[in-house]
Amino acid sequence: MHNLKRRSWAEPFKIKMVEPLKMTTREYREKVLKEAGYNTFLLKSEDVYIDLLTDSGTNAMSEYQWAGMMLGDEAYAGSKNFYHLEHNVQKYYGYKYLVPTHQGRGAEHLISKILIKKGDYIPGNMYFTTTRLHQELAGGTFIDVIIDEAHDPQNEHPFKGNIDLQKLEDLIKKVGPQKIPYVSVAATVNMAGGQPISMANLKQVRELTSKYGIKIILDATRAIENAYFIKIREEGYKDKSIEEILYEFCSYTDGATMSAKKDLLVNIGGFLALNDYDIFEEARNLVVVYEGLHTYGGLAGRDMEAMARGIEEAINYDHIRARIGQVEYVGQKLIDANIPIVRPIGGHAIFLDAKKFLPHIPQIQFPAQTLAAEIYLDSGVRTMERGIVSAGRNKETGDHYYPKLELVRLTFPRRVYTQAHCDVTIESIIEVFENRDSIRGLKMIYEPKYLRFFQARFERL
Ligand code: PLI
Repeated sequence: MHNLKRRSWAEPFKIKMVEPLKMTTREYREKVLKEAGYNTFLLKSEDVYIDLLTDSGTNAMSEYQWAGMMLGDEAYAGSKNFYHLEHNVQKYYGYKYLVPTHQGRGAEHLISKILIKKGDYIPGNMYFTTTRLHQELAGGTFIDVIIDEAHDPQNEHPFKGNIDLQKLEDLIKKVGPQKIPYVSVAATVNMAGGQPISMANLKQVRELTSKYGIKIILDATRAIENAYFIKIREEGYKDKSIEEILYEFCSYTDGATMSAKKDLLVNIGGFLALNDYDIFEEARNLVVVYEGLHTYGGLAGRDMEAMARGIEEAINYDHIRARIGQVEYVGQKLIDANIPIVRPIGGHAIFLDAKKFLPHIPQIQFPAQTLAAEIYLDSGVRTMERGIVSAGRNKETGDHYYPKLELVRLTFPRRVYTQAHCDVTIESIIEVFENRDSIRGLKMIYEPKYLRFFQARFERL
């Protein structure tokens, strides 16, 4: 963990352009929240003061990236920006082949379609919404093989993203290796609270899967943040650069899906990266059907340039330390105020433990959804539910999944908000916590079929 008794330090950038924010009253927020069906995804962004909904595509780009946007080569085929991106993915992530996609789920779609057959099982270190859905749509079943500690918000394990090797091997023995096309490894693990996986654990997963001829596909969306945690928490990596750690980490995997909208400091973009030529060949074929030609994958040339440059900035130690340092600042202040949050503090977000925050609201009355609504009402800060609504329903039984973790995520866009924004957020959460006994739960009145958390509507009980 960071030593918090240190000299103050500030962001390694200054602000060149500002985006004004609208201030609203509680009365106004009451009205628009009701109109949005108590779902923070359905609020208009201009009604939000501090937007901690997600760190996805909400980052501030640098002058270097914006300058690159002006160098967009908007040719239909063979854009020079594609080659810059390909070069940087090879150099920093180490994969041989690159297929750009419009964002992360585009890559998830392709790899699921290529590798998964009906009846297959895909073990992974906790589900992610879009990742699991694409695995299911391809005919597979996701199996959670993360260590038990990850499901306990108070457990201080430094690498709660680790895979339980026993659970993984038990599954392989039970269903047979031919039914497991790959292990889906996320770094960091979003739904567990932005928790990292250790290098040692990934290495062991590699050894085990090699024995059975099973591939590993990395979700590299926040792998640079994961590399930072390895550097500060794992024995033997203190003196290694983020660049070296990331490269070694990826070397234990066979390919990666990427939502560049997170680590890579852009507003749109993603890719599928692979080492196996035959799989690449198939992905290059399919991308043309679903995304666009294999040298743009649904992106403009300028977007690929911003991504290529984003990699160079994201890998910088001062950047990543400040990025995670901001999240730690908020998390530590909330811990000091006895607010129940997921421990240890994760990479991209603080996760409030809604079961502990609102113990009088049963899970079926959506405590995390309720809490996100209350925080918006209090201060105009927008957060996101990561609990029973996000977990969705079991595709066989049709029942809700009842996840152990019922969380509200305060997600920090990179390079966007100041420490004063953080303080306003902290004060609002403390205020809501002090008034928690009077908060009532919600009832779902509209439920979409897929990824329901995005568009579901609720009413106050
Ligand atoms: O939103 P996409 O399609 O670019 O990426 C999907 C995706 C894949 N993996 C992980 C770990 C994610 O976090 C992720 C998207 N996350 C969102 C949108 C988020 O708010 O966390």
